[in-house]
Amino acid sequence: MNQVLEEAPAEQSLVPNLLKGKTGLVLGVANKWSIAWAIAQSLSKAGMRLAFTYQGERLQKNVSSLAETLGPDVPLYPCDVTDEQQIKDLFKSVANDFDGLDCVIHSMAFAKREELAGEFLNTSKEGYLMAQEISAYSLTAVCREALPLMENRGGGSIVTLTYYGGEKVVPNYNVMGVAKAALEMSVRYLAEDLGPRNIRINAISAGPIKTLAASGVSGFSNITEVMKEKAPLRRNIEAAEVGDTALFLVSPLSRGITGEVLHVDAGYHIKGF
Ligand code: 1JT
Repeated sequence: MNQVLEEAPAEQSLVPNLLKGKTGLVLGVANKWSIAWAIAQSLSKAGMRLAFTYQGERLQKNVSSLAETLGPDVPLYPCDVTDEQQIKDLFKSVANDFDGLDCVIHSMAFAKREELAGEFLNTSKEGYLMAQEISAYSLTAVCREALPLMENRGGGSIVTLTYYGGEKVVPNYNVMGVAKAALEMSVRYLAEDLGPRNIRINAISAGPIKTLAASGVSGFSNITEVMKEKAPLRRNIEAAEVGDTALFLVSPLSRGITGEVLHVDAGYHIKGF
């Protein structure tokens, strides 16, 4: 018996060719638990060619060993989104490696740990501005630079990540909630500007997922317990479910959808009790 036939079949996508010939750039992979990485896997399985950014030398190794698992020629670029020049240089490099870009995944946020506990009232100006800069403004800056590459392809799709704490008060989410509110409204204004160029932009509002960023947050486990009790599906969500929703949003299956915030939260946000 052929050895190969006895091996477990490689994990198959339900839609192996949906994104064949398409290209995408993923910002926000830090490690294998990152939501951005789950999205990358869904897109890659559907046939998309991907490139990644990494934030700082510390993460280069991490991101490169993950990217390697997708194939031999996966470009990696450094990008600190607080530096406009780095964003410009990023898209110059992408233009060199890919002829045009069909999709950008923006899966980045930052707040100081001390701002994600206690009262929002105590938010520092510096912490507030830093959360806004990295978690909200960066989306607009990235869209502006991605624009020519997407116009090259006659259109595109951009997806960003948000959380319920940007629409309702969730204890401890604090300054990130305010940044996510700005991010969600940015999606709507950007959708209006990008629509005539056939570029769509949407946000996924993901239920709480135990990423490394989330693991150190005080009261995070409590939030996931509440999800199990209250969400209509009576469970938490998995990163792969966010990945497959991003796949839908960058594919032509969602061609009529832009400016939307799509909840992947086991239904939690519909509850009023
Ligand atoms: C950041 C962190 C952005 C954690 C995040 C986030 N968006 C969602 N989460 C998970 C989370 C965090 C809190 C929470 C509920 C969910 C950490 C690093 C910075 C960016 O509070 C109820 C605080």
